[in-house]
Amino acid sequence: MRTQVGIIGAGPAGLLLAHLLQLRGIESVVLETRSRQEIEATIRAGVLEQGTVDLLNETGLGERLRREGLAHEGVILRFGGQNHRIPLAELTGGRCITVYAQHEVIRDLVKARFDSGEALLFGVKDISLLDLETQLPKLRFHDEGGALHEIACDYIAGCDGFHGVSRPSIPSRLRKEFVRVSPFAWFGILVEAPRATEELIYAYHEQGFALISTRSPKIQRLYLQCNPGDTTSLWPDTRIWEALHTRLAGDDGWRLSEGRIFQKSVIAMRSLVVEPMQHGRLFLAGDAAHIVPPTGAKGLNLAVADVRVLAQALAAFYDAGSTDLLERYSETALRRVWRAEHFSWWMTSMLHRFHDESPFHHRLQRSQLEYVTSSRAAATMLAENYVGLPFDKV
Ligand code: RFL
Ligand code: PHB
Repeated sequence: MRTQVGIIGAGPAGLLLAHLLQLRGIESVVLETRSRQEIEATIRAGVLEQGTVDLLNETGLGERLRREGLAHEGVILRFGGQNHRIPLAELTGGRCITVYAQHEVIRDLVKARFDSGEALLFGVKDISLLDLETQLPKLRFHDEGGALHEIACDYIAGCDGFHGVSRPSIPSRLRKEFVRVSPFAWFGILVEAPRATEELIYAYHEQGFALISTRSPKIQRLYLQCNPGDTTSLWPDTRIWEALHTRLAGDDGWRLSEGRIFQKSVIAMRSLVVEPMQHGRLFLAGDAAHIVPPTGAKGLNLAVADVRVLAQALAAFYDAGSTDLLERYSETALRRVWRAEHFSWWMTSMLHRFHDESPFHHRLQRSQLEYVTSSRAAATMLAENYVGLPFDKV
């Protein structure tokens, strides 16, 4: 078998890359270990940056997003028992965030792929990457039925997430990994309840962080800071509601309404960047190359930004034979990656309680929260990072 670009992984990075290439007349094959049902049902991100929404709209993927996505013009930081609103749109010239679940983006992308008639293989096993330093790298794998295949490619895109095989395929002596593991995790729940707030609430409290997000008028997405070793059995519903009410308590009369919890999970909080994001003819994109803690809502958006750059670079190669953009891919993508790493780390540090810190540190956090919600300059810094810097800025 032969293709132009072999893509490993059908997450947002792999599927969107395939779509952007197809629009430019570049052929690709997407290989995914899981089933279509699994990838379309996995609950993950919810917040899309303005640039992500624009790109999905411009490339014909925005029909359901425009109908079902919820545009938010502000975000709330809650501390000291009160809400403090950051007017995102007002501070950024009209840019906002849109709440639209990652698995809905995946459903739209899978549909577009099947409509295009191009290859997307589910249930593949034992993928290995071969001859990456040659002009004709290869992907070897077993298909769903167990038959062995080999695809020769011009280029390979490693879009297989944090646990994939692409990143470790770069020899360890040629890759540098920057890692930071947080001493806490998030406990995430999905709840059947009416929306508790018009805009997302990020809450700082001495017992830990809490976040109120949404999925639809009837389904809400809530998170609370927990210990990294916690399991769902340690968090019966009563404990969850008690913790949320405590962390969100205030003197403004607002109270979170409860509902039926139908999904619980523990989410690790870590940061990772691999440099470079390229080796020979292998290019990494999305979580395969970098992880951010979810506090800044950046992971999916970074995956989108990476493949936008990669698709442009591949188009320059196929249109004009130029490898300039491909050679600069890692450097270009890493500028935005490190901006998002910093923002995610900064939001995480400002909003969570660390076990080993002193009252001095807590006063610093409060001071930072007060500054960011009272100074237009500081609020603008948060706002422009949160809605996402324009692609041509970083
Ligand atoms: P994905 O989504 O992990 O997709 C990788 C795909 O590759 C497959 N795969 C393989 N396929 C073939 N061969 C192999 N050897 C393979 N190994 C793995 C996997 O099955 C999978 O289908 O990576 P991608 O495409 O880079 O996308 C990244 C995003 O999924 C991720 O960054 C976000 O979900 C992060 N994230 C958020 N990002 C945002 O931008 N906004 C948010 O609001 C947001 N909230 C979140 C989040 C992540 C969370 N969790 C669960 C980590 C909230 C949470 C709770
Ligand atoms: C979500 O809705 O899942 C969500 C929202 C904001 C975040 C992270 C996750 O920072």
